[in-house]
Order: sequence, then C-alpha cells, then structure tokens
Amino acid sequence: MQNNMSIIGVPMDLGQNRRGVDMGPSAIRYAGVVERLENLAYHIADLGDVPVSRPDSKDNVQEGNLRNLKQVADSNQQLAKMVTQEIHKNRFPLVLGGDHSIAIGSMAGIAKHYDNPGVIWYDAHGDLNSGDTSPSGNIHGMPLAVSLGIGHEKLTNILDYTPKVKAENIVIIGARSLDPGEKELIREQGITVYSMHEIDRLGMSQVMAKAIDYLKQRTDGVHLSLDLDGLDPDEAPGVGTPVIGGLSYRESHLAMEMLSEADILTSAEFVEVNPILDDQNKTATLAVGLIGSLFGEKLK
Ligand code: 6HN
Ligand code: MN
Ligand code: MN
Ligand code: MN
Repeated sequence: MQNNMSIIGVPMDLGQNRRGVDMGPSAIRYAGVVERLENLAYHIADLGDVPVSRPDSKDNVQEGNLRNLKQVADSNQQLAKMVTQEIHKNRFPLVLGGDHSIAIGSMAGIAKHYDNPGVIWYDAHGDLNSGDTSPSGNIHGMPLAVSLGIGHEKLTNILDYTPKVKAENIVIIGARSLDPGEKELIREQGITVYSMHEIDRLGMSQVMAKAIDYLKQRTDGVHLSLDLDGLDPDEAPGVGTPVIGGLSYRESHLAMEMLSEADILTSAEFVEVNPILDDQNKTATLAVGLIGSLFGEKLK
C-alpha cells in the first residue's frame, strides 16, 4: 500500500430519497479518520469535498426513471477527475460518501489507470439496477451496473470511456436484497456473489480468502466499495436502506484485516453513512474503525 493517501469527501444525497447522507463525510471526519490514519504513519491530504449542486424544481424532473440525473452525473464527473489526478500523483484515493451513486465517479477515475481493474462490492444490495429495472429510480441502486456499461450514457460515459470493469472482475460480499432485474444480470454475466447464505455456510475467513485469491490472480488493481448497510443494522443504524440479517462487527473487521494483509487494494470508498438516522455517530465511528483495520491497525 502507498504511504500517501488522499481523502475526498462527496456530500451526495441525490442518488436516493432520504436526506442527511450528504453529511456522511463530515461525520466520518468528526469520528477521527485523519488522526486514525496518521497514527498508522500514513501521509494524509484531506482534499475536502466535491461540489454537489442542489436540483432546482424545474431540473428535478426525472429523466427515464433516474432521479436527479444531471446533478449526480456532474458531481461524479468531478470526482472521477480528482480520483484520476490523485492516482496519477501516486496517492491512494480514499473516498467518503455520500450515497453509493458516487461509486460511479470513483470507478471511472480508478479504471483509467488499470488494464484489468477489479472491485469488491461490500453491500446488502447489488447496486446492479438500471432505469429499466429500478424499483425506485434511485441512482444509488445503479453504480455497479453503470460501471459495467449498463445505464444512461451520462453515467456510463464519464471520462469518455465504457465499461469501467468486467463482470468477471467483480466480487459482491454481503448481498441479501437483490431485485429481480439484478438477479437476472448476475446470472447472465456470471458475477461472483457471496451472499449472506454463502458467508453463513463458509464463514467470512474462507469467503475473503477466496475473493482475495481470485482477484489477485486476474486483476492489476482492486477497489473496495464498502456500503455501511452491508453490516447488520444493529451495528450500522445510520444508513438509508437497512436490511436485517447483515454482516457482524467482527466479520467486517476480519474482512478488512485480511485485505490489509493481502495488500491488494489500490483504492477504497466508504459510503451511505447518514448521521441523521444514526445513533450518536455510531455508524461513522464504525466506518473509521473499519478503515483502521483496512490500513493495518492490527499489524502496526
Ligand atoms: N444502496 N435495490 C434498491 C434500489 O432502489 O435499487 C435499493 C438500492 C440501495 C442502494 O444501498 O447503495
Ligand atoms: Mn446497500
Ligand atoms: Mn450500495
Ligand atoms: Mn450475522
């Protein structure tokens, strides 16, 4: 892992319906992310937040079942450029959300630098919808499909190329709420999914060992996209779309510790922290703890 890291906040709440997730980056900073990483001897540059414009009522008409398309696309464009610049400077990008629609920009910025990038999608959901399959019209349920090149071209074409990732380089971990269209896409494209069922049967240790081994062999860069709703709502109450039966505190720390040991990550993001729905900043504090484990707290 590089020792130089850039933190980029994205106060985005327009990819879904519940206000407050735009305060996620502040909540994670308040929970001490910079100090935590500095204690692990990383050189941190906190680059502040990517601008997110407010939709005016005239703009806010849904375009093809995609709520706030223009604003979401614009911020992702800016995020993608920033991520690209940081990787170019040889700095590890750590992106803080904001709703999960921001993974569109992260993936766009990251994938430019690798021939064969991979992604670990740690989430209760697949985020594999498009305007055609989405039950909600919320773009935070679409970023992984967009990265595969499926969806509105304002989203798929960010930085003027598509797709950002191949289906075989995706590993989803923690899934337990998939829409019919998402299940079909997973089958069609052969995407690797370790749902809660597989995690219960095999244990997190074996699941992570398999995921790491698989991505290590075939990719030249790995992004971690961690949606806090992957964890159980008891651990992470401050999320907009909680789903019961999720990953535990220790399962999640173990996953981060194994990723740290394997040293395969080249970028990461932590998303969906909503301090308005949270209990005393518990979810942001959890995110910072996971970041600590991901960056070697156990070993240093
Ligand atoms: N997230 N599958 C649902 C939808 O509206 O498409 C929920 C998506 C949740 C997305 O948590 O990042
Ligand atoms: Mn989710
Ligand atoms: Mn998600
Ligand atoms: Mn459990």
